[in-house]
Amino acid sequence: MRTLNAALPTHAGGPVRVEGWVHRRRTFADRTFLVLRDRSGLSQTVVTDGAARRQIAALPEETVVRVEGTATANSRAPGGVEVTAPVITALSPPAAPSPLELWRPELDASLPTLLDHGALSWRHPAQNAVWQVAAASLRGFRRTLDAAGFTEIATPKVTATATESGAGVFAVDWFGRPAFLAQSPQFSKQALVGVFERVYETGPVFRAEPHDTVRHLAQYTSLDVELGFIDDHRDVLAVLREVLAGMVGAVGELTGTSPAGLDLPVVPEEVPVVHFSEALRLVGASPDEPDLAPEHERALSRWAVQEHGSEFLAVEGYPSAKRPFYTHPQPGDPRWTNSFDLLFRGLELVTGGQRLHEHAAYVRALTERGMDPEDYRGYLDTFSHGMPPHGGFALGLERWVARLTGLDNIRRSTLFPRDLHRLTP
Ligand code: AMO
Repeated sequence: MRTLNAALPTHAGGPVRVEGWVHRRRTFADRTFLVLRDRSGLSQTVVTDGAARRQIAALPEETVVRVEGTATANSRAPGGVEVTAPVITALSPPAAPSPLELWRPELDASLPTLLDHGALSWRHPAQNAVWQVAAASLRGFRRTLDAAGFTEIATPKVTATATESGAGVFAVDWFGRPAFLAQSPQFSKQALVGVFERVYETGPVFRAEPHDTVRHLAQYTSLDVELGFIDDHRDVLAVLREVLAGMVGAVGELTGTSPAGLDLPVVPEEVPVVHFSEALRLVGASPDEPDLAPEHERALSRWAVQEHGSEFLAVEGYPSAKRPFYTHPQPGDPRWTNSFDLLFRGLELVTGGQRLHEHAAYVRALTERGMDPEDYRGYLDTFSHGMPPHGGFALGLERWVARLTGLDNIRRSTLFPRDLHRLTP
């Protein structure tokens, strides 16, 4: 039976079989060390037999091997145990030498090289650790929401209409009919509030935005939440706070290699909130500015740390003109909305808010924007049959992981990024 590298100490003194990739070979006058990598980490096999040493010399890095030997205590070996007296079997020799030196503690390659060899670069322990942060975040997201009475949903990724805005949408041919790759599960998650009251989904969404920036992808992973029976967007924000705490908690539970830059934030009991109009004033922008620029977001994050000791800041009340038609206006002043963005370490991480919930309000909102309610018949049907006041949010997974691990480009927190230029690997 196979023993994982991390479990070798529990087998000290006995026979073991480890399997994995040749991570590194180190040759000395009288011995060769074979460092083997598996999903649990690294192990060391020490080879002194001449024939076995010649065999290893012919097995380049990334060869998949089986090593059968004895687990022997050695305080200088990783984990205090190494494999001795090995019989080595090559299970899958590589057809080409590795273009990346995965054995180096840090991957020393340009971003395009890393992305071109994505399938290989994620094998590097430091890269692998970045994705473990993403996986743990997903775990924390689900765990928090499962415990709070939410139902996980799975919604279509091809839609008949754009959900967020008409631009930024990929058109596809759907059996001869025009269709779009889903920009978000927005319409479906709202409809399913009418069924389950509280729902969440994690999945890919697609944006044909021609933004060649360090924070935009053409496909990203959206962590979506929607819930009914709210008073307003502040109730949504309270759920978001719990979700963030759950995600940070789950990342904190990770054992094994941590990404070098991992820096877990403290999630405050209450996330500080400023109104959009106040946010503009704080950053010295014109009161007519319709949106926050990236430098405004960075300045506001700095302000939140100074003023509130919080790395999270919610900006509420975004102008109606900048929010999608489904957004609930701010009661008493429809210039503004009951919506928010959550900024984290200088970046917009989450968008959320309260939605319209009455059919007539949707027809009015669409008509006012010059959109034809008839085009949204399938969506609007939901609101003809009793929908509670509701709202929700979406968090971009890749942005979250990049911010947690100090990566400057979200392509580095994405397994196989899709952007303006990249469709492979
Ligand atoms: P929005 O369009 O603001 O809102 O997206 C929500 C969050 O998704 C992330 N994000 C992106 N990440 C990588 N590349 C992109 N091109 C990209 N675009 C957005 C950001 C952003 O905050 N339906 C609403 C959410 C809601 O109200 O429930 C929506 O999709 O982190």
